[in-house]
Amino acid sequence: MKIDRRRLEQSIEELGRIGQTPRGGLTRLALTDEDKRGRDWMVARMREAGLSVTVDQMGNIFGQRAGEAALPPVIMGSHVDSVPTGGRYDGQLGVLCGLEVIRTLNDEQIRTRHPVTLAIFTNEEGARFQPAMIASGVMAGKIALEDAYNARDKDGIRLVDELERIGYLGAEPCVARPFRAYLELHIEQGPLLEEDGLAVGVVEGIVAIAWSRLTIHGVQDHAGPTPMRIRHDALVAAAEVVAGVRRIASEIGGDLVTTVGNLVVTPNIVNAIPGRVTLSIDMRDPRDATLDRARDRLEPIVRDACEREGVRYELEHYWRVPSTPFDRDVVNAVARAAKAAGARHRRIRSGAGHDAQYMAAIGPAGMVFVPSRDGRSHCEEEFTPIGDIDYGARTLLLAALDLAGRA
Ligand code: HGY
Ligand code: MN
Ligand code: MN
Repeated sequence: MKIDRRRLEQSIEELGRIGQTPRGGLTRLALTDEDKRGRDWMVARMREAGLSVTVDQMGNIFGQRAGEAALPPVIMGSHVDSVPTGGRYDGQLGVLCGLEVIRTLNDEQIRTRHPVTLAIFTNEEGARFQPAMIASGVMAGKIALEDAYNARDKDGIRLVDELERIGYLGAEPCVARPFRAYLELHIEQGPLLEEDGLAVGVVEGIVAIAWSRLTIHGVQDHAGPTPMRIRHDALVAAAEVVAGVRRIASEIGGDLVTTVGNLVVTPNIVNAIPGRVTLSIDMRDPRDATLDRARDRLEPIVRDACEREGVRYELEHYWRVPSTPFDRDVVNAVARAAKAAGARHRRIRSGAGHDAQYMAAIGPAGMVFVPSRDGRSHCEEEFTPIGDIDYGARTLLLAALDLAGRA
């Protein structure tokens, strides 16, 4: 069975134009006007495909294709929000290949036993509101709705007010409901599939992720008349912490990755000694125990750096998702589908978080990866060849059919 490659390519092109950057990337932050336009575009396509569309309290969008009503659905999902100057494939491919599966089932007039649902989750990236995957986290019961509603962006705007503003504050409770399986097609965002010349990754699970926030309070002062001997420079301490975070990864080694991605200096001008610095720390490892060890090394590094500079700090560990193995039956269904689609494939683990990570906490979940050119992602260079996307979409189609069953 084939998907309509031209139609899928067209949809990638059309959705990719909403929030497109001059260099052909994508900036579509959660709950912005661009996100609203992207959502509206998807809802229109869902309705054209005959899906019955509902929106829940977290703005998650669900389009259901009927099956034998009493059975729990097979859900295909992902996200349409992006990081700033990101790519047009992260998240987008999951919802567009899911849409193409629905369209193909319609073309072939296939009826399934289990209903098939297309899902779009709010704020997966955690780029505007934190943490990431906040809406699937609420659905999984891991994040309180009130906490999610009160999450604020860098301008102090609340998530719930933005949901209301763009018209996606739905009435449906954002709670766990039974599902036959959750399937998410996504770009690998790493180099492994491309290095091996493979078209599809059968994802066996996702690494553990920990996010921390550090605030360092120094003494803001004039860069000229203040002698070095009396300075308390928040940025000097922060610089030592940044180097220390990298050292944790090099000393522990293995698959541990550590990143300081966000750093804000106040007052951030040439001629003032920084009085305050906030920085983010992202740590990930396939094993929770290793991630715990890595995180335990952080506070001593921060304390030493701040003592040396005579500055104060607050260190907050505010988000943690455990290492998540996917459901064996779903993984095997994806592997069978990749084989039936004629896709060269391998089993693989995800170093990136996905809504599938929280969905796996409330039901059987699995993922289909397609390659990223040069392993690049969260950048405008993000790209996946349409030939690989075709293999991925057919794998998603056959896995969804396998799990939903034919009526
Ligand atoms: O952080 C992640 O891994 C994902 O891109 N939200
Ligand atoms: Mn993603
Ligand atoms: Mn992402």
